[in-house]
Amino acid sequence: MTNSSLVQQRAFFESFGFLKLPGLLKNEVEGITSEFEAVFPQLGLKHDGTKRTMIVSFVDQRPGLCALLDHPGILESVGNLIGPDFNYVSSDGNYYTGETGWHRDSLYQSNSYIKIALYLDPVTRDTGCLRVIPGSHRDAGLAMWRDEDLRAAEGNWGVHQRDLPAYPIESQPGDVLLFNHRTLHASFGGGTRRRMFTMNLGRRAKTSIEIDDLISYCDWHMYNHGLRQPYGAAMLESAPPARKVHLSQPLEFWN
Ligand SMILES: O=C(O)CCC(=O)C(=O)O
Repeated sequence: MTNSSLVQQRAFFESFGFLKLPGLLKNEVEGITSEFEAVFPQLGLKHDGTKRTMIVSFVDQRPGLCALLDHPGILESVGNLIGPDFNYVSSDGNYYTGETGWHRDSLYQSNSYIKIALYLDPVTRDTGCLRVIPGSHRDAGLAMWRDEDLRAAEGNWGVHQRDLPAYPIESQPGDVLLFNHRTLHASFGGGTRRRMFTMNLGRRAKTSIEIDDLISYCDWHMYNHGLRQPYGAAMLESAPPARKVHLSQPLEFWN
């Protein structure tokens, strides 16, 4: 990608809090989908459609998914947004059933966390694509909208959450979506087998605020999901030296 396109992508992300990279993984998506499907039986889980089935430390379960951290297009895009030495901090894989109400993923003071989301089926506004409120990650957006007010849309404004003004990021398999953890997001109208997975990434912690945030992220993540190790065996065992750059700092701060 040319320098000026990268500058524009970063400016878009910083202005609106999200970015769609159409077809970035179109050549790989078939293999990625097979790997996605393989994780659930590998861990003895079967999605029955009645509620969300979620696996944390998801990409860590399969070398073929771990390799996303070595993909030149992913490295270029994420590196452009939060620096080439970014940290990989967690991932989840999901069969979703139903909708996801409006929320932010985190509000760390350093504002250094972002998420990659891959939807493995075509999704539109009314069939479960990710919706965002552009600009809601900015200080003015934080002051203007509280998650709980949006979730209480019917009481507050007499409209369902799905009818609040928002941007639907419709996507095809192979598209890559990125968003700031502070960006308000939701999804409506999906069926009972909506396949998607995410990876959480953060700027390499250099300032004391970034270091405190990384430690809190690791503590919260480990406690919340009952994890004993930051990364799965496949992630560490299959890691070429370049990938270790993205694992070393969380490994250092995890306790
Ligand atoms: O697709 C969805 O249901 C929403 C995804 C989401 O909220 C997330 O990954 O943080």
